[in-house]
Amino acid sequence: MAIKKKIEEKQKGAVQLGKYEIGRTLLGEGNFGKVKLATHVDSGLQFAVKVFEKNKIVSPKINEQIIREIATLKLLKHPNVIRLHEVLASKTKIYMVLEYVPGGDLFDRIANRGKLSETQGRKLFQQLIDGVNYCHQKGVFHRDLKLENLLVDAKGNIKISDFGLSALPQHVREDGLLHTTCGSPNYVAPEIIANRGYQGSTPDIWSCGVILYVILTGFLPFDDRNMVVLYQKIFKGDTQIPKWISPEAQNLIRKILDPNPDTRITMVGIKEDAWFKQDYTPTVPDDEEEDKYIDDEAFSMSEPPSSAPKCPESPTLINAFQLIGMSSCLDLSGFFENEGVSERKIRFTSNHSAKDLLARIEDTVTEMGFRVQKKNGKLKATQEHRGQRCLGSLSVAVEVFEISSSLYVVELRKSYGDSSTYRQLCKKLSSDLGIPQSQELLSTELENNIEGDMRLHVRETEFS
Ligand code: PIT
Repeated sequence: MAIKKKIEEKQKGAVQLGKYEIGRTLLGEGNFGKVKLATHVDSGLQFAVKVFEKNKIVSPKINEQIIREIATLKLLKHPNVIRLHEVLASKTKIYMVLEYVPGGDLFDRIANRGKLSETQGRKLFQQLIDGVNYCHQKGVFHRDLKLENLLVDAKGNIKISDFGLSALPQHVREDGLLHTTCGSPNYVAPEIIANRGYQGSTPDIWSCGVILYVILTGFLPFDDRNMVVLYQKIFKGDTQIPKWISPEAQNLIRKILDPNPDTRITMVGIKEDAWFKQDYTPTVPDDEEEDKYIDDEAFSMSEPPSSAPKCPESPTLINAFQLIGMSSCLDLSGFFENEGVSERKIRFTSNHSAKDLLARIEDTVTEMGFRVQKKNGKLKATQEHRGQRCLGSLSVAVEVFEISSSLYVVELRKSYGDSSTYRQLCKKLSSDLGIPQSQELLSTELENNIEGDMRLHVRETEFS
């Protein structure tokens, strides 16, 4: 495009993408892409365009994740699920043209206007269940349901968005269960924390229960600045349901927030629930329409830049947490430039006992040439040259927390030293401790970031 034309467009504030005029940003840099408002030039209709920059797709697995999101959205045609209109691609970018939902998301709505009445809340919850149940019937599990991913249209109807972490039936392992850890900490189900494999539907049902709780009360059922404490609360289903909501709604919330996935209420059970059934008109899916053309060429991945280290083995799904864990095989220098507490602290869960974990950690760090000091069940590993702090030296504190008798959280915290050696150590430890490739290393990004509205957890920024 001629430079003059580009300048003119910039001045007018309009960038053209095929038949679309691209406008303001609706969502900043999220899971590897921005979402922009777009107007179809001929029809004047508005759309939301999610833009992925190909040069930011440094791993084939991320490419796979984008393909999965598109394949998933292509399957779904329901009034309560955001619609994928078409997919476009240029040499450098992939564009997902999505339905435009003008009312923002439910997080902002509740943060700005407070909780909803039971009648309003029930209407949204019924739509949420209709949408999620439809996805499950199509074999799609969302796995990151939260207020931020529920858009509200002009008529006040819900549209479920962001299927970037969703799973399809082919992700089920030989044991018939899904194993990938994902989702947002406050909404994550106990069986995901336990990391022993789970039925696709139960974690989504749990997240719907967390959403219902927030809609009706204005605050989260499980919250704590400390992620270990938060996980303990979730694991035990340790929450108070306010007495001022109706006994029928309390009863349904309790049945959904059952920490045991085997006894937790199912979709069928929710649909039969007395509170749920009031004023309920099921939404009818609009599945019949013809498929739009989806440009498969969009995924001809260019080679990653030669400076980007090769990633030998990556987890099935990648999210912001996993990126930290994979830092030694992805070029994440930008993320670590202004290193804060959140980059220095990493956690992961294990089913090994605390004693066993500490013994294995000691073996690994000793083998790597660290000096080990132990005190009060904590371990400090230091690597110095002739007992002096210098370039390349590193000091790491390790602590193991018990969540339950068979679930432990290992926390690694860098006291000082070289970031790349620290990342190497984290990687070696997670592999020596037998942490599955699919498990996230948990960043404390969120817990260091709580300010503003105290009733709701801050929006997850995913490194935007
Ligand atoms: C809208 C309006 C809006 C945000 C969005 C869409 C975002 C949608 C979206 C969809 C995805 C995803 C991330 C964001 O991965 O304010 O119409 O599939």
